[in-house]
Amino acid sequence: MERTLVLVKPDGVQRGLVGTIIQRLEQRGLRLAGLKMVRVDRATAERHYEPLKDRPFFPALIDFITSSPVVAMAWEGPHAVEAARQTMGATNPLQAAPGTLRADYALDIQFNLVHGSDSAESAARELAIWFRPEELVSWTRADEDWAFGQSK
Ligand code: DAT
Ligand code: MG
Repeated sequence: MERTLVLVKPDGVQRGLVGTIIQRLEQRGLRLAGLKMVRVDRATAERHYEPLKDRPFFPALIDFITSSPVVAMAWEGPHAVEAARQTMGATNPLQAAPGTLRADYALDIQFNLVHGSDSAESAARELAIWFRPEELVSWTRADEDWAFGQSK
C-alpha cells in the first residue's frame, strides 16, 4: 500500500478542473486520505520543489505555484505513486498519452494542471510539507476490496 501527494495546480483550480481531477483518481479506485485548499507561500513552495532548485525554470515554477490557490490531496492504494502519475500523464502535455489528464486538459509544460509525487520517498517528504499527520484520515473505502484486488 502506498500514499502519494497530488496537487491541483493554480491552472487546474482556475479552470474549474478540481472535480474532474478528483473524479479521475477516485474512479481509478484510489482512496482519498486528505484534502485541502491552500494559498501556498514562497518558502513552502521552495521546500516542495527543492530537488529542482538548480533547474533554469525553478523561479518561474515557484512564481506559478504561488500565484493562485492550489488543492492538495493525499491518495492511497496499491502502487498509488505510479497509478496517480499514469493518470496525470507525462510532464509535457504534448507528450502525454491521450486519455491522461495532461493530454486531455492542458497544453503547456508549466501549466500542466497537476503534481504527483515521483516515488514513495518523495511522497513521504512532500506529504509532510503539505499535511499534518492528524489531517490524513485512515478509513476503509466500501469498494476497495474490489478496486485493490489482490494488490491490497
Ligand atoms: P513532474 O511534474 O511531471 O513530476 P518535474 O518534477 O520534472 O515534472 O517538474 C516539476 C514541474 O516543473 C513540472 O510539472 C512543470 C515544470 N517543468 C518541468 N520541466 C520544465 C521545463 N523544461 N520548462 C518549464 N517548466 C518545467
Ligand atoms: Mg516531479
